[in-house]
Amino acid sequence: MNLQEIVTKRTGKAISQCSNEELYFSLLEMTKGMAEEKVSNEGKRKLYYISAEFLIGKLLSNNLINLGIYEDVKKLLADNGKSLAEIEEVEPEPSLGNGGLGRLAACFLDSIATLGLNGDGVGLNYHYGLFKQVFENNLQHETPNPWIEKESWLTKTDRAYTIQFGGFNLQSRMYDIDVLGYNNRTTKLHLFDVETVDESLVGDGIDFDKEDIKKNLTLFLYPDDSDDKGRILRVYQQYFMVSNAARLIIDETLARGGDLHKLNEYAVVQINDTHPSMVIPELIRLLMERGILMDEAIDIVSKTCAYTNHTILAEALEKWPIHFLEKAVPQLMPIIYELNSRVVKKFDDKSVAIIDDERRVHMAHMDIHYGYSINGVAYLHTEILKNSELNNFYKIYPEKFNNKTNGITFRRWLLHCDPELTALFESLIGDGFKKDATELEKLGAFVNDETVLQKILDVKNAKKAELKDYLAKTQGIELNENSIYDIQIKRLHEYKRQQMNALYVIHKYFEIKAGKKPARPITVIFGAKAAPAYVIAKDIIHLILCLQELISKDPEVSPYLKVVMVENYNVTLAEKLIPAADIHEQISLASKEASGTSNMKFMLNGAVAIGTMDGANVEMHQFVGDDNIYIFGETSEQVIEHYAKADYVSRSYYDNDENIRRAIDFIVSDEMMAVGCRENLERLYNELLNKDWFMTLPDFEEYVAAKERIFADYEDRMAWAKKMLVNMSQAGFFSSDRTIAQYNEDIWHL
Ligand code: 4GP
Repeated sequence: MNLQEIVTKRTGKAISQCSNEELYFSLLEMTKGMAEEKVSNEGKRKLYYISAEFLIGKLLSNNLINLGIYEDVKKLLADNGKSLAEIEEVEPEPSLGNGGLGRLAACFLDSIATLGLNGDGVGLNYHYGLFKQVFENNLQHETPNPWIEKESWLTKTDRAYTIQFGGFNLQSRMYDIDVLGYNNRTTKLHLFDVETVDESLVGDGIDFDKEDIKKNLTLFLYPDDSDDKGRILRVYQQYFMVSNAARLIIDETLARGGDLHKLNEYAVVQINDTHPSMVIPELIRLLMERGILMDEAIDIVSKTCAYTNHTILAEALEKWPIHFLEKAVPQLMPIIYELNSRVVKKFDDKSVAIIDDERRVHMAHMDIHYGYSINGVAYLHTEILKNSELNNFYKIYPEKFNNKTNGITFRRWLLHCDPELTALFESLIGDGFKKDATELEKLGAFVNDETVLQKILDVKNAKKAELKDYLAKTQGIELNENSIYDIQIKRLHEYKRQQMNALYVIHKYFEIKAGKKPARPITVIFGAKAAPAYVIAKDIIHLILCLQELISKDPEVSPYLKVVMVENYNVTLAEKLIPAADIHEQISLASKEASGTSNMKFMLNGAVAIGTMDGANVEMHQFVGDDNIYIFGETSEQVIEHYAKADYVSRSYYDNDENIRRAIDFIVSDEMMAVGCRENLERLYNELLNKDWFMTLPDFEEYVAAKERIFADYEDRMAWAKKMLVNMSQAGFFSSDRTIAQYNEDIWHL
């Protein structure tokens, strides 16, 4: 049925008479129908990408783009006096992810479908997502983020399993979201849910009874793990995810006539970080239930599972106390003990054991011993895994380690979020880049063409004006579109060093007060959620919000400097912010950001980075060269050495550097206390002064200098446009189509 037919069936009205809401649901129905007609991918071997997060973003426009009907639909609506952009606003964004790892999984599904590979995603259907961020009194508060409406992209399937936990069973149900490839086939995102989940369990904010597993299991992604009840709930969630996945894998293999003794010829499991690691013992258990002996089951599963590491931060390398697992999933323990005892017998090295002396199970260690591939997500990250973080494992299994530098889907992060730039590219180099991103290199031919460079600047200005309108309308934020937009958007974490950016803002505030006015006003924009239990991260948000208020009320400074923290940063906001950015901040402490993916999105949209030699910045730097990226700060080797020697003392920087002292002292100044909370500001002040675990201060002066350089260079508009063009023309490597092709070539062999 075409759109008019669906609209008539649903409402009895003409398109021109419908509300945006009626049109949204009609488009949803039409698109879902078209997706179902598309052929799913087939092949003997099938990939199961298991992930706790799939940060998919809104789907309508992307689906229309990938179906190749976006322009037609837009025109049909416009002819009837309707705006597709306004209709898009009706769609709720599924909040099924936290950050990079989840967004990466979403980009990967898009590329898997586009490349026509046989693979699906498997995860959980969290009703309230991560959480919705609300600012009150310059503080972050968390509320539920409901996104599932009566009619949605989810399709209920017939697939249901009984999942066994210690002492009780839960009935699962699988829901599917079709993921459309660009002019190609579809892939499925399978989201498992519990039939008995009860949304009314959630009371104040995001509080709920953490022990009522039947009712709470799929309410939230990453429930608060500051106490044991929350931590064990995560174990229940993880097991529920992987037990469903394992059953699905076995059932689909058998349905295709496969032989479980050769499961690895029919299935490959990509374990996305350690959350799905229990799939290893669960698959072994299910194979044994079906009559396969343990030795063989272990062997089969070890040839089926591959693991991706996304971070070297210890907090993210999960270690579950045995008593949690004994309680939640006792059926797995005999297998985990066996897996551990084989390792202990073979290797005389406690550091590679699965179970440690404190009786905790190291999930990553299980993945490494019993998976056939371990990959990092950028060149530097993989080197650090091999040479330091996981060196003891690398020595045992050098052949298992490999790098897969992350990528992003250009459909969402160029075609959808910046159609004007896309059109400009098309007019210059044809539309080949839409299928083969490396064709963007052809833009290099225009690097000295002032007409083209001016057009690039014009598109950027238009996107900046659009962002201004959008934020005014949706968040009541006023931007000066003639200012420099300097943007940092990512999860809030000390290693990402939003606090360093905030200290720079304070520095600039003092400079302006002292009469050193910038050539052009600067707008520093932040977007970030802090994990509900991460106290210092929430204090950093508080600092930023206080600066926002204080500076906006200061008539001396506000004409030159503005701080903005957007509320509830999500994919939808990223799609508006990235095309509008002049400068993007990639300022993590070197060695700590595994890759970063916003860096790639900004680059593609013609923003210029200020950043450390960390994650994929290193590769970006290689592509664009010194002139087109602003690198500063200590190297990963230096940082790793500081940690090894434990020789970093933040107070000595405070004592010896006036600028640092002035900026840090300002956090607890009377001016700040007037707009903020003493407790939060003092805690953050003390943290920076006495601990500063992620070494903000050693890089500060170099950071300031790099910022001054970048702002000065911005004033030569043609030279700046050249930098933009070089960045865009070199972005092709960072397409997730390339990443996925490499996964397939080296790991999956689909
Ligand atoms: C993130 C990393 O922090 C980021 O550098 C990387 O680009 C992304 O994964 C995708 O690989 N990690 C997480 C996490 O999101 O939860 O560990």
